[in-house]
Amino acid sequence: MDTELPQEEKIKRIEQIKLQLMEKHKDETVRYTGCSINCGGSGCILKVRLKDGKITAIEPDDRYHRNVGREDAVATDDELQKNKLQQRHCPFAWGWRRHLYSPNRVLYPLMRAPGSKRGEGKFIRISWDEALTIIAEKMKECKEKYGPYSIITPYIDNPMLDPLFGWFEAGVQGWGWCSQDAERLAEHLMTGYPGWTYAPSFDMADVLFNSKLIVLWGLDLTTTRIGPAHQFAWYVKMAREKKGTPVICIDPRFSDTAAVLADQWIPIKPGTDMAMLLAIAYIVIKEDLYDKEFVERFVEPKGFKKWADYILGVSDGVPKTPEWAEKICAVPAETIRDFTYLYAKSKPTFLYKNWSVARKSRGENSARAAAALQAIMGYWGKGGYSGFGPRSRNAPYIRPWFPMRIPLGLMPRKYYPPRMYRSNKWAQAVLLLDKVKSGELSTEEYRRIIGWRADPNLPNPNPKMLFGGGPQAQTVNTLVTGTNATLHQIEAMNRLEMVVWFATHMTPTAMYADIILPVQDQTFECPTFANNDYGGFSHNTFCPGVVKAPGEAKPFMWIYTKLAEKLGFGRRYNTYYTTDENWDKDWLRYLGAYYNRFRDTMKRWELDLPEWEEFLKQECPSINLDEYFDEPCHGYVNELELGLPFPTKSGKIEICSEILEKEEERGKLHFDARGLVIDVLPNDWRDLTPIPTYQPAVRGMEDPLVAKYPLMLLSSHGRYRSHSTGWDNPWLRGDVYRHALWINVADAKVRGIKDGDIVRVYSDVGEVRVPAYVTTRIMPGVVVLRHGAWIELDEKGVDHGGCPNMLLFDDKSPQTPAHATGLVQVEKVEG
Ligand SMILES: Nc1nc2c(c(=O)[nH]1)N[C@H]1C(S)=C(S)[C@@H](COP(=O)(O)OP(=O)(O)OC[C@H]3O[C@@H](n4cnc5c(=O)[nH]c(N)nc54)[C@H](O)[C@@H]3O)O[C@H]1N2
Ligand SMILES: Nc1nc2c(c(=O)[nH]1)N[C@H]1C(S)=C(S)[C@@H](COP(=O)(O)OP(=O)(O)OC[C@H]3O[C@@H](n4cnc5c(=O)[nH]c(N)nc54)[C@H](O)[C@@H]3O)O[C@H]1N2
Ligand SMILES: [Mo]
Repeated sequence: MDTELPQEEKIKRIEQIKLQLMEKHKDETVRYTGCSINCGGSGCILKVRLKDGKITAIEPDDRYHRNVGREDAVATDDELQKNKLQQRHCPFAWGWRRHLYSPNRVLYPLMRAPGSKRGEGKFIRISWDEALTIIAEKMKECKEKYGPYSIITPYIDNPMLDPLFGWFEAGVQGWGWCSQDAERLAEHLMTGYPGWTYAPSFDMADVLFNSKLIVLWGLDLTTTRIGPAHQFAWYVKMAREKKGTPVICIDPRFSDTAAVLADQWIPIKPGTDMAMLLAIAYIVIKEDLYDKEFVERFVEPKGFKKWADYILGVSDGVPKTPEWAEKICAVPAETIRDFTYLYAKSKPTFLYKNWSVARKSRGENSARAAAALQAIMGYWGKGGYSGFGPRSRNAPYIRPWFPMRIPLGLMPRKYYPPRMYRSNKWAQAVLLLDKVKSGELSTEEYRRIIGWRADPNLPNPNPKMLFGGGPQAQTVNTLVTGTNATLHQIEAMNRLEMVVWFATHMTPTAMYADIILPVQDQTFECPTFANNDYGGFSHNTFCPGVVKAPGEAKPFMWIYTKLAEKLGFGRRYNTYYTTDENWDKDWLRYLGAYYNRFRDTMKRWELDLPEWEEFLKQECPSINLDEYFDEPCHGYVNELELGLPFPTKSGKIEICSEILEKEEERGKLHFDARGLVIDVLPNDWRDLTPIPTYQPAVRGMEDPLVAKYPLMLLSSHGRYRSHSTGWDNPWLRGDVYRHALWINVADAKVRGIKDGDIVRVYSDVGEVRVPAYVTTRIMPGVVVLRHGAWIELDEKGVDHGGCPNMLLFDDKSPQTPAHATGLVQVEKVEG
């Protein structure tokens, strides 16, 4: 507004704007729903304004402190502890409307136009019956002609397909996500709890307020949400402001979090955090600063000794001193020392090493080491942080997209789809078969590269059909988000006879499909639950389906059920299904059963949740789990507080893995002490060491490949979207977000690159062209291209969208973490 205007004029203008807005929003109704997008922190409550069946606006949650501007000024300690706070959305939520009503929505079942090539984007509309018949017939043909291992899934494995393939008795899936598999492995090996269980759950508010030092290690909380509504970041801010807790950020980038939340920023070479972790452990062991009593009671002694011997240099002659670490990670020895003394005296320290640190070659080591370090300091449990999770509360989430958890379809026992490859290696599983057939590659090496995690006696797969549906009832966008060269994935698709994809929007991946099935949006169009898995602050929020879906888009579960019907086992697959006319009622009955199961669990703690029917009548049907408990929740209560053994072989925290120590275990499928399969450990763990050690990252800063590709590429998550979702929303681009390659001024200067210049970023598997963002906010030698940019390929296969996954490839590292980093070279594009 023009500041020169006289006061009365200004007031008049404001009145006018107010009236216009009131007119615009007249006669609207308000409904609440939960955001279902997978930002990990999903589940934020959205207040939705509706008029004539359309969404007119999305407003923030206002269940608590209505009309209060700054909640921290009024919230009581109890309210803070119980997270009775509004959930403030992210930019993606503000732009939701434009995403939902995007011209890019898929409205009808589509088939690739006869005579057109994959990826050309020429489709014809077909009916649902035709689409499902084509898919079912092809599945039957594949099974008959090529055997049960001929239908495969891309990145990521799909829980809806386990029972479907099960009843069909054919189909293969990959294993593993890309989020935090290294941490899931660490948790399973060290504690006996499969990653993604609730044992390490804790109350985020409680630990943040009671820790004496907060270390955000590879965590850009104000951008990359962990937990809903940036609440994690907000609590860090409050711990700092209200309790004076110091905050340290360890990140190769001067992130927004480092800028606004941290007292100290420690830049570190990516992929070398392990060296610093070991140097910290060296000081605390050497100088007796660790918690002997905790170690005595809870840590398996032989494993601890092996690790300590390695750290002190007893076993390999190399003490892991700060001076040793400095040469690797570029953090001055003096800084490591100062950090360690502060860390050791701040009891407990919340040292939160996030997943990006390990989402790279050899991430298994830093994931295990951070947890082991926190253990020997006695920082697990109350305050502090174990290094795993977190999820909040030992209560189940209401996850309607995991239908096998209750008998929506009773799980078939005869056939369970084997996990023959790590999910993001699906293209390698297809492409390398040629080399196996020609004898160039042994079956053992093939299985090592693709991360085989199945019965070793099974034959190799024989892939002919790719079924892309995705977990969480979301479709995945594998060409953009699968951490493996995009061009390899396209080549693999082209070897296959049929590619099927579920899609809400026409993503680059859907573009390569032969059949596309239009899916309803879960946040707004079909009843479901939204909740978050990452970062605590848990909610279970009912999404009632506030608007009608466009075109012929269907609920995801309807599609699987109807396909099962075509394959001859519809009602076995979905035991709630009666008739098409009753679909909505049956589905609600199922959601109700799910809710009741959750309610029963809560009853175990004598907590009385409303009945299903009552719950549905609420203005905003949502359960804030923290609100129901007076006592904060701490991790590993059974073991650390009640004295029960950890479910490991020794009953203690195991720093050394017995499986990884035994050569005879290599090549087998691995089980934990309770007989559960270790989900994220491939049969062959390659050269992963039994204790966490420093091993240079493949395609990291110490790889000889730096001679050719000298810059390490990171692909951090973006503020304005959730992965690739939202990329095509014009509200979230242009003026608000410039997709560009972060490059240090020194690296730019030697290449003659100025801010805004278009650069070629390339590796041996692909090339991307994007503008450069020349900045001192990134360390020299490191570049960042944020993940999720949609590919825009030219005729030479060069991407002009700026997708980092074009450049990623690793066939040498142990396979547990996704490899979301790599080495590249950057050049200015002339002219
Ligand atoms: N806005 C938004 N939020 C999201 C998501 C999203 O797409 N958008 N995705 C959600 C999901 S599913 C997940 S799994 C999480 C992922 O959460 P993270 O794994 O934390 O996400 P990143 O953005 O990859 O990385 C965070 C920070 O780690 C730094 N980093 C990268 N490599 C290293 C390293 O080797 N060492 C150190 N010390 N730091 C390093 C990066 O510079 C970055 O600042 O985020 C969730 N939240
Ligand atoms: N280079 C690099 N790659 C990465 C990462 C990285 O850090 N760097 N991070 C990895 C991580 S942690 C993750 S979790 C993955 C995420 O990978 P993806 O799961 O592939 O990512 P999204 O973009 O969230 O894709 C979800 C798809 O679901 C669709 N969708 C949205 N809403 C709905 C709905 O209501 N119903 C249905 N059926 N579909 C819907 C969207 O249009 C989108 O195509 O990416 C991984 N890939
Ligand atoms: Mo993730």
